[in-house]
Amino acid sequence: MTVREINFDGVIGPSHNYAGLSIGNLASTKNAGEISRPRAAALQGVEKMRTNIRLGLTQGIFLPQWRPDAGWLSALGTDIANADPHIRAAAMSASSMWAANAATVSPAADTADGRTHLTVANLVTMPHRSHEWPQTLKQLRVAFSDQSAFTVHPPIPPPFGDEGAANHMRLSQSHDTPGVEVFVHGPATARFPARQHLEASKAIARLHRLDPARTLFVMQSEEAIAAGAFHNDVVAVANEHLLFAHELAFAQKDRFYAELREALPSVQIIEVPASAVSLADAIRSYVFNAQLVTIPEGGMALILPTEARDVPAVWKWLEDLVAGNGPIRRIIPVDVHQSMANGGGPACLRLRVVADPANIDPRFLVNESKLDQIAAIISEYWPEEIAPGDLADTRLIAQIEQSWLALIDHLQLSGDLMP
Ligand code: SUG
Repeated sequence: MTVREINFDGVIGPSHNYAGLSIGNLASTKNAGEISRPRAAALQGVEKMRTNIRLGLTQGIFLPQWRPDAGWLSALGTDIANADPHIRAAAMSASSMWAANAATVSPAADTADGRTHLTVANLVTMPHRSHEWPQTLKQLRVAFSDQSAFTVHPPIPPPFGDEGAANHMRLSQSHDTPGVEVFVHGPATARFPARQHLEASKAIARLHRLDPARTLFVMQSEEAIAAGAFHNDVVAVANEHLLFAHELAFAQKDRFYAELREALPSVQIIEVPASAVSLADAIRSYVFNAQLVTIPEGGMALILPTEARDVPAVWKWLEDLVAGNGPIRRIIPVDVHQSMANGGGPACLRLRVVADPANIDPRFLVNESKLDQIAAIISEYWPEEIAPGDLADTRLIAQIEQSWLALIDHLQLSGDLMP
């Protein structure tokens, strides 16, 4: 049995657009009304996956969702032609690309029954994300159908908001040994909503049968949320024994660090001081929304957005970090600009699952040649551009539906995923 970390990236869907739907997510608000480029977006996502594979990592995918979500519109008493523009945009959203919000995952080494547990995120806070979970759950139940290895849980009931792995970190000596699971929730601030509720996190810890002695609940700082850290993974990331975080990420940070050190004495904490990188620069550059991965050649790599190069304070800090002899040996910028313009960096685009790949449905695992085939379908079918005013256009909708069908069909998933 070879247990390892697998990154499942959300393939960026053909309806990717900039509708400004996520209050508290500064990039989404800033780019509202811009023209999106779904084809370029999806190809950027494929190239990011290729980078992972070339580093020697195991790579998986989640498929885009069927859009527009006619069932959701119908439950609201409308349809795509007649819906109000913000409801139409919500029904068309490609937001399931941000797979870090698909589910919370507790690897088998942490759970009382020795199974890997996944709870699909309810995403109730944002209307456009609140209808993702049924299709996500369907995929999770196909990909992780081996019930001797996995338990897939339905969503936590509302009103307890749960946004999945974006607010969850796991620290351990190595991926396959028991870890400490850290659940981060948000305080509601005067300006922005808290998207992760403590009650949801506590419920997941119970459902996943985690050891209370190795489970921590931590609150995000108000400053972080107010500065635009709508998910904790915008200001902190962990991998194995390393926590890489901004100084202002957490409320009651000293207590958190002390509890973490007690639960995992080998933990190493790299904290970026606000005097070196302001919260605003951290969020502008998305330096923490990086894939922090253990690489086969030894040490760790930080796969971050190219935007991190454009903020001098951030880049200088990173160069000094790599020059010192710490655990992070390589900094690898990737271009995911189309997703970034909606507030989704490299870490948002992936869900980490520590498991034996042999137990996973192979249709959800990719190598370079499969990525070539996926890229060919994207290049043939995905719309080149979408302006928000196009979302009711029947020809565009037909193209989006055909794009989805072409991909699902190619991957032989139509029998499982047809709406
Ligand atoms: O939920 N953006 C997403 C970005 C999610 C990022 N994920 C993590 N940090 N893990 C969100 O705010 C914008 C869609 C729009 O405005 O059209 C959006 O949903």
